[in-house]
Amino acid sequence: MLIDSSRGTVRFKVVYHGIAMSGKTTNIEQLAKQSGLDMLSFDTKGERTLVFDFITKKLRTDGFTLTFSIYTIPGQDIYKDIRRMVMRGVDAVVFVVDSSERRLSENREFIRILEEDLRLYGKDLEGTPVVIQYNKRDLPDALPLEVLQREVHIPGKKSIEAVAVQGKGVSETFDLVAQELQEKFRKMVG
Ligand SMILES: Nc1nc2c(ncn2[C@@H]2O[C@H](COP(=O)(O)OP(=O)(O)OP(=O)(O)O)[C@@H](O)[C@H]2O)c(=O)[nH]1
Ligand SMILES: [Mg+2]
Repeated sequence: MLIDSSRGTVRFKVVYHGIAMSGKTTNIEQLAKQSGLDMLSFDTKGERTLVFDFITKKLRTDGFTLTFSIYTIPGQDIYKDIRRMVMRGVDAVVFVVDSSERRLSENREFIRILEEDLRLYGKDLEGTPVVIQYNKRDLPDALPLEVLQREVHIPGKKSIEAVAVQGKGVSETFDLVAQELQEKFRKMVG
């Protein structure tokens, strides 16, 4: 979080994390489309993110201009160095879960990876705003919501459903994480 009180600006970094092909890039593509923003994608191969995707979104409140820099990590393990680089300076995370039954154990293991990535920068899950997005609710083998809420769960964190490819739940997810960051910011400035 970069606060410049003289200019009245705050910059937050939001990272979309989660297993490969869970829909992180799709989320920010849809967010960009819905808000009329341009997305920058650095080095993609087919649809797989090799480096990262990036957009910025601005909001004005309480006399402050809030800028959200929004990134996605590459979910594939071979790009873990890049993933860690993208996590530098993260203020909040959207953890994108693939609802498919086949990917349950990967989703669960990735919570540990998220924890490790935060720990690299002296952070932890408890102190970081995280929203869990159960994506791909349209899949025929999507697990029931109650099962996911129990099995892919981070204590104290909000969760929300989405069908990112149809744009459903995308802005709602971002709004939740933006709200949490604003609350954190208000507490900091008193
Ligand atoms: N059925 C379905 N497919 C989806 C949904 N969201 C994304 N997809 C598809 O899942 C595939 C992977 O989506 P991406 O957004 O590229 O996934 P990613 O998480 O960025 O993947 P990496 O960059 O490899 O980590 C694409 O074919 C998307 O169209 C969804 O809600 N439902
Ligand atoms: Mg991607």
